[in-house]
Amino acid sequence: MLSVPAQPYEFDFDPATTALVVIDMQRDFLQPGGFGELLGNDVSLLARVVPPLQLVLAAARAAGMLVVHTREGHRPDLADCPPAKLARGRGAVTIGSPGPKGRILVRGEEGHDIVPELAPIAGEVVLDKPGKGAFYATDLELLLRNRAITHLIVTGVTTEVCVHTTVREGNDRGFECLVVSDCCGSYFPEFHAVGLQMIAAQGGIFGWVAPSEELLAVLAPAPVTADLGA
Ligand code: C5J
Repeated sequence: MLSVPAQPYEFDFDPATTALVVIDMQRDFLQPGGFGELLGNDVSLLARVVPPLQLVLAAARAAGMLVVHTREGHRPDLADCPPAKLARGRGAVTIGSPGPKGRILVRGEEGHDIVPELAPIAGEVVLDKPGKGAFYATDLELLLRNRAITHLIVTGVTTEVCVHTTVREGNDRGFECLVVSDCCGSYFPEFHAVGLQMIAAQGGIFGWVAPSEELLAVLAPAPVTADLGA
């Protein structure tokens, strides 16, 4: 059992029964020319999540943890996109519209895929989800129960939308959720800060929050090197 200093108190977990969940680290949200930027957002606010998340991903892989990557998006015919979601924002650019990275949030398009720096490797779960939460209309809960997973370490974007929704869904299903603060990001820094506070408030009403530094210190402690002398 490992123990991470966290808010509101330490998060105890066994890597064998814990999954790292990486939410929607897709080109459409992170890269210039993607959906996020076409909506007028500063995508550099999300790009800063990549370096610490690469370290956490590497540590989770080294610890043999289950890794789940999610992607928000829809079938090419948009049959799984609720009309209300499609119409939201009343913008000229919406889900399914053509853009510099292909059709926005459509499976199989360049923008829908995960950024190369965090590309899934063989054996990892890639979960396509039509909603904000990773449990809604997916087989995520079945996959986790089949692996006897009880704890989730949650990362990705955006903090107050898909990360929050997934943590709330997971918490209601009885999963213990740790959110890694610098491995999540938002186009709105104030939403990111308050979103994290909301998770850990009231004794951890939805879960725990800790920075990657604290997680890595227990998951991938620096190897002990012996000085054997001359
Ligand atoms: C949004 C997400 N913000 N992944 N998606 O629409 O948070």
